[in-house]
Amino acid sequence: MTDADTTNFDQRSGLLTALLDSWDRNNTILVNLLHAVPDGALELRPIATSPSIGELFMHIHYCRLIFVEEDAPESATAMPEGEWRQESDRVRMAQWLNESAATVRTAVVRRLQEGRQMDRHYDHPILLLQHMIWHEGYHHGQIKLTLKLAGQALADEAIGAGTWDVWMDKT
Ligand code: NI
Repeated sequence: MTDADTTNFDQRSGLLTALLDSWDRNNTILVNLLHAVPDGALELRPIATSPSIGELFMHIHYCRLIFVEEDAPESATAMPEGEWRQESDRVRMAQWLNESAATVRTAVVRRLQEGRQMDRHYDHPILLLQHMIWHEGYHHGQIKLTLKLAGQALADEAIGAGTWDVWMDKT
């Protein structure tokens, strides 16, 4: 395909729209999980040497922003102080996650619009989105397992509507 064909294909298929939608859904799921964590459980760790649940959420936020800073600095926003912070204010944490999700989205869209590659990582700007989705799913499972180990497992019927169903249900 030529570049023009690719652009037409995107417009016909909605491929880019679907990819960005998947990123938005991923963030919705993460924020839903954050709000589902029981009171007091943000400090839980699976073992003593592992990060707490709260630290994992802040690590996810940090990773989004550091990769934008390294790969698309024109879209970078201020970095948080420290990668593994223990936070307890879920409303603020959710706001930060929404902001960093928007930062990643903007960085990818701008590079695509400008036809530019990322600076340091990734063979294509879309791979930043895919990497972050993979990374956050990886930590999502750790967070749920940490709750289970502490006897505070989230019931599938309760958490499913805000997580799996966000991926799968047709609107
Ligand atoms: Ni990680």
